[in-house]
Amino acid sequence: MTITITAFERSPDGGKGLARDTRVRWALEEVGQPYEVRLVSFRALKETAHLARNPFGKIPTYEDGDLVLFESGAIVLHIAERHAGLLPGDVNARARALVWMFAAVSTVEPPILELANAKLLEVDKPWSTERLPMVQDRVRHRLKDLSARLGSADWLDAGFSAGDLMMVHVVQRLKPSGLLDEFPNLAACVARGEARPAYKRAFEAQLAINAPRPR
Ligand code: GTB
Repeated sequence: MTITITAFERSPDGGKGLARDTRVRWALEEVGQPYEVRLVSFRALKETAHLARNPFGKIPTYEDGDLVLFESGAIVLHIAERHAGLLPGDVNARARALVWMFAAVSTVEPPILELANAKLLEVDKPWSTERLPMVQDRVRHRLKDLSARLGSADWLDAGFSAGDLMMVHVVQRLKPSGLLDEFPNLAACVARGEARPAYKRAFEAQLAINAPRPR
């Protein structure tokens, strides 16, 4: 059975790989699983066929036979559980990798999304310039703790795992903000993730769809 994921027909990031299908593509590339992509327009996201895949009308989704999944973290976890390469065999090391997956989506990603929203959706509000530094500081605070834990290690817990994959993709979104550069060890960790052949294949695959085309 062929795995099918969904992705934006045209990502608003113009091919920077920041939409969440990239983390799923990356996981599939890491474990060597071929996949197909169903491209979805913003309008189609809210139509019945897609809502059956994801009740919140978002990408990415994952289909394999009868199994239909949404939530990028759950999808990456499923891939990591089904195929070798993204979770350690040792039970405790595996549990720690899951900790980092959850930390990525539930502790580190929320303030980063808040910052993205502040910059995209709130710039025209009269309170925007006053609020933005507070939102930036909340992100900085998370990065400071993450940076302290990473220290001089290459990855968050021993070898590269699904936890690193999720964290790198979450934190990567900060690159244009300059905040990541305040934490050189985190920036280096993101660069290590981006240097992985599996990431490069995933990135190129989404770029092939999303790169700006001449009109
Ligand atoms: N918690 C869910 C998950 O992890 O799967 C969140 C899924 C989600 O927010 N998906 C977004 C979506 O489908 C795309 S990734 N949005 C359409 C909608 O809500 O109508 C978020 C995203 C979008 C754009 C950029 N960008 O342009 O840089 C980056 C990330």
